[in-house]
Order: sequence, then structure tokens, then C-alpha cells
Amino acid sequence: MTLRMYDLAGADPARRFSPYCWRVKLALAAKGLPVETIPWRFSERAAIAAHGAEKVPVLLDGDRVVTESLAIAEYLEATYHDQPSLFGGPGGLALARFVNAWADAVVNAGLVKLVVADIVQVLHADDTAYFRQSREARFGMPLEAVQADRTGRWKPSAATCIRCA
Ligand SMILES: N[C@@H](CCC(=O)N[C@@H](CS)C(=O)NCC(=O)O)C(=O)O
Repeated sequence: MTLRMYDLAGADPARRFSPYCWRVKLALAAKGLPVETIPWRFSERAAIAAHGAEKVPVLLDGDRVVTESLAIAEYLEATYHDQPSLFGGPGGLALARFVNAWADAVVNAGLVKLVVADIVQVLHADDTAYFRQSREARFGMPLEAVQADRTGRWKPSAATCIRCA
């Protein structure tokens, strides 16, 4: 049975830019499992709503529907246990859950503020109004203002960059 996955795409269907979908593709690659990705846009809500989902990634494995990137990784680990392990046991799983929570709260939360207005430029025209409206409501300001001072924010300090030491 071919694994299939809804994967966020821009105007160019080859531009897949969701870090959450990247996680699942990395997990599938690590397990050596082929996947057929289905390019999905924000305006195509009905396609994933039909599977009971509101966000991507959505993994389809026969009749099974799995959502949430970490839950998908855990599903793959439990279901395809003959393939290489993603976590290497309970300790690795606990570490993965910690890193996942940290990446959501720190990495992605910081990263999105550096690129959110740029994302608009690569979206399909059907997606731009929704994306702008929903993200401006989230940040409480225009997207250009969110990333306005980004060059002053991304520089690593000497303390965090070992190559500068
Ligand atoms: N916690 C979820 C987050 C998934 C998520 O936020 N997906 C975004 C794309 S990167 C999405 O589908 N958003 C739909 C929307 O904003 O309407 C996971 O780890 O899978």
C-alpha cells in the first residue's frame, strides 16, 4: 500500500515549504518508506477536511489517517517496526518529544517572524488573502512589520556560535 501525504505547496507546486511536512518526509526517508506527496494549498481545505483534518501534514496509509507531525512519526515507528528505528527506544522517543516541543516553541516561533512576509510572495493567488489575514490577526500587525527589523535579530552572538570563538 502506497503511503500518501498532503504537503503544503506554494504557487509553484514543487515549492513545499512547511517545516512540519519536512519533519514527516525526513521520518519517512529515515525509515526508507516511499511516499507519494499531494501538493496542498490553504484554499483546499475541503481536501483534508474529508479526512477530518484542518492542517497538514496528513498521512494516508490505506484507510488510516494520521495527523500531527510527531504523531505521524510515532505511528510510523509503531507500524513499520521492521524498518530502521526513528527513536531507538523509549529514551530516544522522550528526547524527540522534547526537541519537538522546543522546535515548535522556540525555533519555528522565531523563524516565522523572519520570513512571514516573504511567504506571501510564494503563495498561490488563492491563498494570499487567507494567509495574510490569519497571520496578521495572530501577530497583531502587518506582516511586513513583523519581519521589519529582522537583520538585527538573526545575527548569532559569539556565545552561541562556536565557530566565532
Ligand atoms: N502541530 C502541527 C502543526 C501543523 C501546521 O501548523 N501546519 C500548517 C502548515 S505549516 C497548516 O496546515 N496550517 C493550516 C492553516 O493555517 O490554515 C504538526 O506538527 O503537524
